[in-house]
Amino acid sequence: MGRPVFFLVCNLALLLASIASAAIVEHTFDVQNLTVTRLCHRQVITAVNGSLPGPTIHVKEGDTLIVRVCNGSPYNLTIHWHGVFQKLSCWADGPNMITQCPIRPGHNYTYKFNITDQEGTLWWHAHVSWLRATVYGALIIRPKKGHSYPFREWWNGNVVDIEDQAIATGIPPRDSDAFTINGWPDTYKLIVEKGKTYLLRIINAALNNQLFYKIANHKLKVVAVDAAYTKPYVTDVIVVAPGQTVDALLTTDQHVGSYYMAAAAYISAGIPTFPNTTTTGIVEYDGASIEPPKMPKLPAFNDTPTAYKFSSNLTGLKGGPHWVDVPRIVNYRMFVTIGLGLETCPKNMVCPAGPNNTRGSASMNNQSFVLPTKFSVLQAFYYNIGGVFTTDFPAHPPVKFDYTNASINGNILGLSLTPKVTKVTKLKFNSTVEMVLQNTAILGVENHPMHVHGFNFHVLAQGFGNYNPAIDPKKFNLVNPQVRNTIGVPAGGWAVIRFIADNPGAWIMHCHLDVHLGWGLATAFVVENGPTPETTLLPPPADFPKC
Ligand SMILES: *[C@@H]1O[C@H](CO)[C@@H](O)[C@H](O)[C@H]1NC(C)=O
Ligand SMILES: *[C@@H]1O[C@H](CO)[C@@H](O)[C@H](O)[C@H]1NC(C)=O
Ligand SMILES: *[C@@H]1O[C@H](CO)[C@@H](O)[C@H](O)[C@H]1NC(C)=O
Ligand SMILES: *[C@@H]1O[C@H](CO)[C@@H](O)[C@H](O)[C@H]1NC(C)=O
Ligand SMILES: *[C@@H]1O[C@H](CO)[C@@H](O)[C@H](O)[C@H]1NC(C)=O
Ligand SMILES: *[C@@H]1O[C@H](CO)[C@@H](O)[C@H](O)[C@H]1NC(C)=O
Ligand SMILES: *[C@@H]1O[C@H](CO)[C@@H](O)[C@H](O)[C@H]1NC(C)=O
Ligand SMILES: *[C@@H]1O[C@H](CO)[C@@H](O)[C@H](O)[C@H]1NC(C)=O
Ligand SMILES: *[C@@H]1O[C@H](CO)[C@@H](O)[C@H](O)[C@H]1NC(C)=O
Ligand SMILES: *[C@@H]1O[C@H](CO)[C@@H](O)[C@H](O)[C@H]1NC(C)=O
Ligand SMILES: *[C@@H]1O[C@H](CO)[C@@H](O)[C@H](O)[C@H]1NC(C)=O
Ligand SMILES: [Cu+2]
Repeated sequence: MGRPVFFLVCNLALLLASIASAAIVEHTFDVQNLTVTRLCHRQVITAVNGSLPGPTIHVKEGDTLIVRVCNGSPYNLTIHWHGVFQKLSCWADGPNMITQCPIRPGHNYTYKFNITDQEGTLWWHAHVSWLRATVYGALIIRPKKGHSYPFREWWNGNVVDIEDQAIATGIPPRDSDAFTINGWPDTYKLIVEKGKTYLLRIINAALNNQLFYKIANHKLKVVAVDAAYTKPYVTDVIVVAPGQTVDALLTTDQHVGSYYMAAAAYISAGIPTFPNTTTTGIVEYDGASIEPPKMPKLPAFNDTPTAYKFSSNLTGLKGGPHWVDVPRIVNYRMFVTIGLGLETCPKNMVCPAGPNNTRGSASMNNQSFVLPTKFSVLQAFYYNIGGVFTTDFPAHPPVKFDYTNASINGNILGLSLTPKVTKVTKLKFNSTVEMVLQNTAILGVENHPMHVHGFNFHVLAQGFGNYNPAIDPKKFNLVNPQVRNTIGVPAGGWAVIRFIADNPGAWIMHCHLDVHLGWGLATAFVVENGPTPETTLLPPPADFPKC
């Protein structure tokens, strides 16, 4: 007997009400099998509306977005929307068993939320199993009608927004080893006119690899990351971790010709094999004669200093639209180790790869996160159902050790065995959380892109080695730090983030490398309601999926 086959028709009328400034933007996602041929292989993947990447969603600041997701695939599905849209509507956030039970095959669920984020580039993707590999797309927020890009007004650029062409780089087909630009290895071409400024929207949709991105002969001016403005930052290389986005201006001030844009992996862990291909697209000046495009020289795959320079040099656009000052009074301080470890092999399995019948695991403060099975964390929190999670996620490492010293590798089974638990942190509404994220060297150091749902955070400081509470707070940027939703914590180093828990609900925080998320590099916050209706989580929608 084969798998059950589901036929699903989801023909809700597409409603694009562009009334006044705030509109209701309504879309349908038909998630189905798609047979594709990439790199000479035919394979069946799961895709939204038959395209890879899936449809680009365009909204304006203040709009309401309604997306009906019809699951015609044979897999359980949920969709997550990067950004802080789900304000008071955590039910639309998406992560499997944190927010919701999955949309089962043949079922549908309508995600609905108000766009409370600023103009910028975000994206959406499946947040369950490995489906994110092919179920993702760009989510572009444009300024309100009548408003323009602030960099148009302030920096006097004549910016051409590249409609519909967010440059998503990823590895769509499973077991393919090529990165892609806009879903297709090697075929993306951007035709430009000399003397203009183009807004490039760069999304790293790869599952497990950070990327270096360059355009031959051109510098780029970064104006936003994760849909938060930055002070304009001029660079010849962009570094983007899975989950992150970068908005950058490209000024076509070079000789009329053809130039490659190229992306290749940044590998921070000392691993022997990794996808080492370079993917390219072409920037072609209008009127260029036929000539081979010029190729940029990408950094070496392990060039941590270049990655760190880019990631730590960015600052926020203090005083710009949507700027929020750094909260000065901290209510809850956390020091959280992040890294890889081992777990004892589950019963009925053999784990030949790990020492003494163990297998890969990953943890935060030595707690390796396990998803609940009966109710989501949010349902359990909202309905006060016991036995789903506990609120004793430790605010400090249970064992203190020389976190980033490679010699702790010797103590392999002493430190590395991580308990598998569902521990979360309960926060009072509007409390300010500061978290030091400290990478560990237990199974080797690595840059982990840590993504927080529900909140943007300020990145106060970053560094290498062990965080020193006596010295490092002096390095905090409390004036104009970068604002993000995903921070690549330096390999063998640390980063300090701060945010205000002003969004009630249950929010996962996790490494955006899929393999680490699957191993348990995650935790969650449950944030209580505030005192007023305007600060209280809305009730669940009627079609909220059941387990
Ligand atoms: C979708 O693809 C899966 C995996 O290849 C296959 O088992 C299933 O039968 C396909 N379903 C449909 C409706 O074609
Ligand atoms: C969505 O699912 C509901 C049941 O959950 C069903 O009544 C409805 O027909 C479905 N809609 C579509 C368009 O498939
Ligand atoms: C997806 O496809 C459905 C039906 O095939 C269509 O109604 C809908 O508009 C498409 N959605 C997007 C976002 O393009
Ligand atoms: C969106 O905004 C409208 C109007 O301000 C409000 O009535 C509604 O509750 C909001 N919805 C969500 C999901 O936040
Ligand atoms: C890329 O990796 C493959 C397999 O690990 C290896 O055979 C090849 O030499 C590598 N290529 C480069 C340019 O490093
Ligand atoms: C930028 O990064 C370099 C290298 O890490 C560092 O020396 C420099 O101080 C940084 N500049 C700013 C403004 O952060
Ligand atoms: C594995 O188990 C054996 C026997 O219990 C023990 O002698 C050995 O030290 C263990 N290996 C490690 C890496 O701890
Ligand atoms: C790492 O640990 C070893 C053994 O405890 C110690 O000798 C060494 O000094 C440590 N390295 C650093 C940089 O602290
Ligand atoms: C993690 O917890 C396990 C079980 O309590 C313990 O054996 C191990 O040493 C701990 N490791 C760290 C890094 O705290
Ligand atoms: C949140 O706290 C700030 C002070 O830290 C206060 O100004 C603000 O009114 C509070 N907001 C709510 C909704 O309670
Ligand atoms: C899909 O989700 C349902 C409901 O939560 C669950 O019972 C089932 O085990 C899931 N299936 C898979 C393949 O994970
Ligand atoms: Cu990770």
